[in-house]
Amino acid sequence: MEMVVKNKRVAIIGAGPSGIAQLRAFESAEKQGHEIPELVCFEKQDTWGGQWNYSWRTGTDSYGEPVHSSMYRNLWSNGPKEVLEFAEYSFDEHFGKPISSYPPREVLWDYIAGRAKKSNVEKYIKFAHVVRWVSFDEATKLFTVTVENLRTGETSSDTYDNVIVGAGHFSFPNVPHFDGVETFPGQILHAHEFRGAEAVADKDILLIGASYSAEDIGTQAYKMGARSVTFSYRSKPMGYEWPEEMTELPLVERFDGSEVHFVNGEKRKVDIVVFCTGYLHHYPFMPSELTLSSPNNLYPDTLYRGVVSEANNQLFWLGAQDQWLTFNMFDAQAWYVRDVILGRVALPSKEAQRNHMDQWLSHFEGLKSKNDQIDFQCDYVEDLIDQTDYPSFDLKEVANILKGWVKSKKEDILNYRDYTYTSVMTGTTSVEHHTPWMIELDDSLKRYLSEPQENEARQVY
Ligand code: FAD
Ligand code: NA7
Repeated sequence: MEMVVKNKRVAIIGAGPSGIAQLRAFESAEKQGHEIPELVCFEKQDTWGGQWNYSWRTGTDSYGEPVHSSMYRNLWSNGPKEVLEFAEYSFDEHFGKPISSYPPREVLWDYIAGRAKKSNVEKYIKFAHVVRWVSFDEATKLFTVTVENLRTGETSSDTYDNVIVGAGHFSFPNVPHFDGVETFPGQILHAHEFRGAEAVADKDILLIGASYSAEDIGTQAYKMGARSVTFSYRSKPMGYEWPEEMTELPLVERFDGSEVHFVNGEKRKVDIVVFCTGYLHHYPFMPSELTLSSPNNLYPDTLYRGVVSEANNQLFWLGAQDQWLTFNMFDAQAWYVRDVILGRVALPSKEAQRNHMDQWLSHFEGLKSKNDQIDFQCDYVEDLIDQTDYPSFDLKEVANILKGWVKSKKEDILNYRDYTYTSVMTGTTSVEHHTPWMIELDDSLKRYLSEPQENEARQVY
């Protein structure tokens, strides 16, 4: 039995892929004739797209707010687009022709925006509105959300039955300290502030970290002509077959001016250091009793089914997991959250929620390989989709594509983006991009969708 929801009010924080998924989920129910609550989505940036909304700025934005996006020029998808495709809005529908499996950032931003424009969700979004604080009143069972309109400086507060956090968790850098780092005379930055590798040409660069950011920024640096790329790992090396200019060393022990000492006794002089040491789950608008506190992993504790806050079942998180899957996982989560709010899905007792989380956590803790992690996240998404009317799709095949991606990086870390995959949504096989990724220096949508004359790409570059 559905609840009476028309007098309910729901606040959504962020209009990135997660926030848009939530708006789209409600809109889809409305189109089927269901009553939906009043929705307001607060987005602190001037437009939607979250991380995919590139900013040349670093530090603070034009409003004095922390810059959200950590993306850089020349960023191309680091996984095949076939694993993130929306089940209800395909790449074929958006682009009208097959494209390659690893599009650049602007192309994926365009795809996200295309789905948002096709629906009618923009009317719910208040751009340039930053959420400053959320509190909950036990007596009224309502949240108060305090928001600042960044264009006018005006602050206002309103009450809501539900709050859905889609604020992302790759914006607040984790920056460890190393002895002597303050004596380093060159540039030191975190991956969050990295905007492009052109300046690294003919320089020696050190990347601390051994995950996606280190791998991709290191590869960008090589592509743009860095003299050498050194990676420093804490737990284990990435282990790819790097060209001779690229080396993996264990953890930095200390800095001595521009000389970096590693724990195995090696030392190297470098010009630039990029901390690729990950991000913090940091929600400055949340009081401690409501916030989410977790390392970046596949099953953050205290979220029932990965979305419902254990602390308060009227509060939800989207996209809080580390991500093998992205856009379609956020959709699956948003459809589930919608159905909880609409009363179409009943939440079990707190105790049953805890038991359910403990089962998933123990499964998660037993994962041994990347392939295990892939299966875990695909199972998680399948489980969510089974409970809503989000169009189901072949998640076993998506898992196979992801495993193929992992394998392709082992085979050829510098050129894996030239591989192609087949969509489980449409059956369309991607085309090879007109220019191999390693020599394509123009990441614009225009260039990407153009059809250069034969050999043009190689003549240009
Ligand atoms: P976000 O995209 O982070 O969006 C959150 C939104 O919330 C932002 O618009 C932000 O402005 C807003 N917001 C935050 N705080 C507030 C506040 N207080 N008030 C109002 N608004 C607020 N995924 C892939 O699938 N493929 C890739 O190749 C890929 N590459 C990536 C590369 C980098 C460098 C990073 C950092 C991430 C990458 N990702 C990639 C993962 C990416 O995070 C997801 O694709 C996706 O953007 C997450 O969507 P989201 O809506 O959950 O969060
Ligand atoms: P990740 O995937 O969270 O990885 C963080 C990396 O930083 C990981 O290799 C960590 O090592 C390393 N790390 C963390 N703390 C330290 C310290 N103190 N010293 C050395 N190394 C450390 O973040 P990414 O930025 O790579 O990726 C995040 C998202 O951005 C991702 O979704 C991409 O698509 C883009 P560990 O292996 O834990 O020892």
